[in-house]
Amino acid sequence: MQEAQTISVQASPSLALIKYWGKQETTEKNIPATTSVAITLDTLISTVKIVANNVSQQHTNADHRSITQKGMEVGTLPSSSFTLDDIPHDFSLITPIQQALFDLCQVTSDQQLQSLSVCANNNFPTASGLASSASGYAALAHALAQYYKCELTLTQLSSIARVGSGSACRSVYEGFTLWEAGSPHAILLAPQSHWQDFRVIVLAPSLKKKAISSRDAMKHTAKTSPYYSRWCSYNEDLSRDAIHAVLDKDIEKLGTLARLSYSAMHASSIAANPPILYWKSESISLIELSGEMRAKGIPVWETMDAGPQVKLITLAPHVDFIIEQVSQVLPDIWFRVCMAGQGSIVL
Ligand code: 2P0
Repeated sequence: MQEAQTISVQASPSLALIKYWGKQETTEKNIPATTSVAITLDTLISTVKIVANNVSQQHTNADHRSITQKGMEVGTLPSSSFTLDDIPHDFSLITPIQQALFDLCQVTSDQQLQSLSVCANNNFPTASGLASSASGYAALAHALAQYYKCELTLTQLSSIARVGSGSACRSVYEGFTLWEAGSPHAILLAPQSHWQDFRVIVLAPSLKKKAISSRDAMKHTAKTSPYYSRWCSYNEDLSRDAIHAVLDKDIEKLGTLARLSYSAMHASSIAANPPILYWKSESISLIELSGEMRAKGIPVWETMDAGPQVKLITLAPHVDFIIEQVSQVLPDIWFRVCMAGQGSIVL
């Protein structure tokens, strides 16, 4: 009997310094209304393993997933399994990526019909505001492309990953990335080696799953916040300056822009009706601590995403002092120190 084919890919979260928060209204999935500038982190890792079972499974009507080519139904995908951190999930989370690959490259019908087992695992808390969807979908898109033998450029891979989750289009790249408003893919802004002493301290006061997903929250903000359109135009201005700050390795400028971007993003969500507030009391303590350290001359700026977690941006020589200060306020907090990491890679 032929051995089952196995493919494993890893990817890391993309932390936005300038945020993606809102989508353009188009028929394509996850086209951003705002430009984001981000860093792909090291240390935090999602791994996706695909096992092709070498059997073409019969499908029932209940698990029927049609495949289209040029808008015409040409077949159906067989039933497959998907686990995330060992918990079974609906395979329909995967099929849009498969379909996007079938749209782009020739995949044999034998491969299309094969039943897959997809296992995704994170070495950090899932769905708690640490960008596990970015790393997870980047790894998944890359693993499926590898399995279907689609030879993609990084730009094409970025575009495929974006179908699963917007921010995943940045996670396929190493180092610093740029994803322009309206673009179907991100681009590399600067490689991992560009800024060797840049550090991000990820602090997680709560490891619980967030109550409202980023996807729902940004949609709700766009629909009901009076500040949404201003947020979009303001963030564009920040992103233009942030590109130069990354290229010039100007921590003062980049830290300031990152702080302005996250606070405006959260302000637009807090003004939605009903409001969306991801912050916990510990988040506010960390924001205050960050400001106090800055007032003492330490180059540190905080940023936050769709969750209570706070990420501190700084330079390597200041990491120990900052962690010492944080531990005095929140002694038991979960934290990781990260620098610029690799893009998605086949293991
Ligand atoms: C970002 N976030 O730029 C922003 C900042 C959260 C706050 O991208 O709907 O999971 O899958 O495109 O990518 C999180 O949103 O949303 C996110 P979808 P995604 O990192």
